[in-house]
Amino acid sequence: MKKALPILIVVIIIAAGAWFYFKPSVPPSNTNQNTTSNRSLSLTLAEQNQSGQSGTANIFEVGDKTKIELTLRNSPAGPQPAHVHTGSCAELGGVKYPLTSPVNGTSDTTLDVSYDELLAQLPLAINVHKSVPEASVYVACADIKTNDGVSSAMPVIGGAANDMIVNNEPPTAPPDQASTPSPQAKVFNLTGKMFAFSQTEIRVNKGDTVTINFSSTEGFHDWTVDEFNARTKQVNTGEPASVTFTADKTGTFEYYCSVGQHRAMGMKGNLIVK
Ligand SMILES: [Cu+2]
Repeated sequence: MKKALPILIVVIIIAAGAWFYFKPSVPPSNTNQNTTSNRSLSLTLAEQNQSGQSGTANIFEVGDKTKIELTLRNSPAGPQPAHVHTGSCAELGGVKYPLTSPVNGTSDTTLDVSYDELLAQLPLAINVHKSVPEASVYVACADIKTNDGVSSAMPVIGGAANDMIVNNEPPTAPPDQASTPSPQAKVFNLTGKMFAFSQTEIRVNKGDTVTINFSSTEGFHDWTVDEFNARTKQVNTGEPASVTFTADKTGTFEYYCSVGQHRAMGMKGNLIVK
């Protein structure tokens, strides 16, 4: 026993020394992990064309790839085609990256592109289509924005949007609760065929800036509303056209196709401004 005690003390001293020696290395390794931790963005998928569908698009850096998770409320079983497009929700360009089609409102896609490479291509937007047979009808869209102010422009449609954008913009005032909503930019994506528009009613508020993205799925058409002196050019099947105007008066105004007798044959709808 006389020898055991000093040995025990030496063991304790060595153990304590070892603990102090290694302890300082722990915090720096944590710091390193933080500085290299994966980045992410959370975007609001704003409802389009009165679809009732809105939700979030989360973008994650995963090594040298990028993962995009879509979550939509009020979704059909699907599948609903979804893509990353060039441009913004207000002015969509072509498909840049196809995404996994949401089923029951959710989908995960891992893109073979790095987070930095993706963001270097802004402006980009994520959009979701109604269904495979009705892919021309858009139900939700999000502009991809980063927190350093790079954005694909145009305000997000829908009042609650700002609350859901994480880490993107300086805090903004809560949505206006007054009965008169402040003017917004509203975007509607319509198609035309023989002899109907994909949507027969468009509702906006007075003062809104309204953009109609129109394309023909069959035949030669345009989208016209006389009272706002707004009309797209006349386009053939597959061709897009767009018009933006300010809805500066209230009422119900008929929009129609000005080609031939299309209006008389039922190619019309109502623009309701409240
Ligand atoms: Cu027409």
